[in-house]
Amino acid sequence: MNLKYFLCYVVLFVIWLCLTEHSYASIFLSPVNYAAGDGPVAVCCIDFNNDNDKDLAIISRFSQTVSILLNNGDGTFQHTNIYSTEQLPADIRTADLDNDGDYDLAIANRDSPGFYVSILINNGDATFQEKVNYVSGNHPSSLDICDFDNDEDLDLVTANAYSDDISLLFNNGDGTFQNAVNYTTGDGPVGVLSVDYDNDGDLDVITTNDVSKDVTILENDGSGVFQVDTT
Ligand SMILES: [Ca+2]
Ligand SMILES: [Ca+2]
Ligand SMILES: [Ca+2]
Ligand SMILES: [Ca+2]
Repeated sequence: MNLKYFLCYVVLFVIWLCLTEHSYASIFLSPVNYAAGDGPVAVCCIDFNNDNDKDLAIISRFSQTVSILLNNGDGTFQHTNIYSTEQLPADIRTADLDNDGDYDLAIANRDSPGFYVSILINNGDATFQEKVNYVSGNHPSSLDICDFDNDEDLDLVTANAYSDDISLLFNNGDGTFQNAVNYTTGDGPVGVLSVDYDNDGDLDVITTNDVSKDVTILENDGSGVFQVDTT
């Protein structure tokens, strides 16, 4: 190999190396870990304290806690408060449940003796009031938040793995909820999704059923009353 070809190979190798390192650097930054209780299973990300950056709420099943991590404004986070949940929190969602302009928390506690959904109302500064519990079906494993009865407040739905049903909890308009209304699904519903699958302007519900290996589609009649179609 003469010197000219050798130099060409060297130049090409250096260019490839630079491009590769640049590409990796642009995709992967160094990961940063934050403590989040024992057994963190789910997280939601929204601006809890209205300072225009997104914060985190993390549920942890063994410590039975929800941890709030506030964004410092630069993508780093600081721990603020930790709140207790019921036994084995499994899913968390956030929305403005009491219509006061800040984001509140709804948590499905899978192994709680009373089969609870916990609501934590935001004080507006990412501190939360003591949880209020509502009874759902047996082993609520996931939940979703939508306005199912079109009255301009946000309602809850849980998928209850052991009672083979969903629970609908309608909002009174102030972040408190009525007793659950349950609808049968397939066997072992563990996932729930609210979506207007039939395009008629109201939100329907779909569950994924772990044991019967199928999905259940529940069609909303527009008033929050559902009809079941297991497929
Ligand atoms: Ca924030
Ligand atoms: Ca609120
Ligand atoms: Ca509603
Ligand atoms: Ca619909």
